[in-house]
Order: sequence, then C-alpha cells, then structure tokens
Amino acid sequence: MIILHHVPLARSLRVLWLLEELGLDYELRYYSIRDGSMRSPEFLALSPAGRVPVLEHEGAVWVESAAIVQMLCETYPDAGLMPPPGHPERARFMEMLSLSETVGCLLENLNLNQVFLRPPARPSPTVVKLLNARLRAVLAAMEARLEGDHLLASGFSAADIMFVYGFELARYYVDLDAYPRLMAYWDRLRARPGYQRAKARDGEQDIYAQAFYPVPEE
Ligand SMILES: N[C@@H](CCC(=O)N[C@@H](CS)C(=O)NCC(=O)O)C(=O)O
Repeated sequence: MIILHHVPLARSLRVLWLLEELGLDYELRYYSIRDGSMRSPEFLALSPAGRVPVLEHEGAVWVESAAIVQMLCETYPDAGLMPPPGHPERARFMEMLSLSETVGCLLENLNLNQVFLRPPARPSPTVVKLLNARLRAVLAAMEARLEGDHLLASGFSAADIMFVYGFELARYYVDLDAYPRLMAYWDRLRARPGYQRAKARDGEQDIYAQAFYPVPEE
C-alpha cells in the first residue's frame, strides 16, 4: 500500500504527478496548511517538521520531495525517469533536483511574506524585492539553458516534474511571459496524461487568494 499525504498545490504535487507517471496505485490523504491538520499528533508522528510530502511506501515513511522522487525512480527503474549512476546525464539530473528546491525555497519565502503573514505583521518590501529578483534570476538562467524539449537531452524525466512544479507556482509572483522557452516547455509537460491525472486529483488549493502578488511598494 502506498499512501501520499498531500496538500493541494504543495510540493507533494511533485510526488502525486510521479506516482501517476509510474502508474502506481496509491491512496491520497488531504491536508491544509491553514486548518491545523498538519499539526495533529498523528501527522507529526509521520512528519516531525509538519511538512508535506510524506509518502508511506512498503512500510517506510519518507519525507522530502527530491528524496522521495529519487527513491521512487530507483524502485521502479523500468519507467526510465532517472538516469542511473554512471549515466552521462546523471549529474545534470541531480543538479536539476537541487535547483528545483532552490526555486521551491524562494517561493516558500515569498509565500511567507506575501501570503501567510498576518496583520499586524507586514512583509518587508526590500526582502520581497530581493526574493523576487532571485527567483527571476534562476528562471532567466533556465530559460537560457533550455535547449531541447526537456531538461535532459534524452527526454522526459523526473527532473521535469521537480522543476515544472516551481515554474507553475512562480506565476503568482513573476510574469512568466518573460520566459517563452520555459512557457513552451511547460505547455509540453501539461499535455502529458500523467500530469492531467495528477491535477485532477490535486484538490482545491487554499494557499493563494489572488492570481498575482506584486512586489509591495517601499
Ligand atoms: N524541502 C521539502 C520542503 C517541504 C515543505 O516545506 N513543504 C511545505 C508545502 S510546499 C509544507 O509542508 N509547509 C507546511 C508549513 O510550512 O507549515 C520538500 O521538498 O519536501
């Protein structure tokens, strides 16, 4: 039995999409960052830091999306979603897993400042401006680097799943039209049946109340 503990539109969406690409049977358990469900003793017993994703798989409990993605790709190698050790694209794949979490952490900090902070606390316009510029710098670097249809020259891999999740969420903070190659790449990935099945099961997100969060005035 595989159980994915999931918050709609959170990093657990990466694992959800990968489970769909792998064609595995799994149960989804839904939580919200806002309703306290991730602070229950039952959830904290699985994820002591109170975060998703959590994956229960063959009797083991996994946290950290990049580690879960790597473990699943290694456990189900026939899907060919990760270059094995020694493969010429292995280093690039690992780099993309880490880079995806660089994007994830920038988004997390923007979320803290612009979505989750409650009055009387107020975001620092200077910090938000810096975070936003850093996010745009990573996306611009990826726009310049993307040469083919996917992050790896050999085709679709779990690195695309890791990265595109953050690219999609960046739309709340930056104008994605500034990255036409990444937009075309996103369109290609969105057309995948596995992506569409994952989105159909993702659930209603309650993180973002606006379609776009501009940098606040100084
Ligand atoms: N590096 C971790 C980050 C996990 C993480 O921070 N998840 C967020 C959702 S995207 C979370 O659970 N936040 C809950 C909270 O901050 O209370 C991963 O990739 O799994």
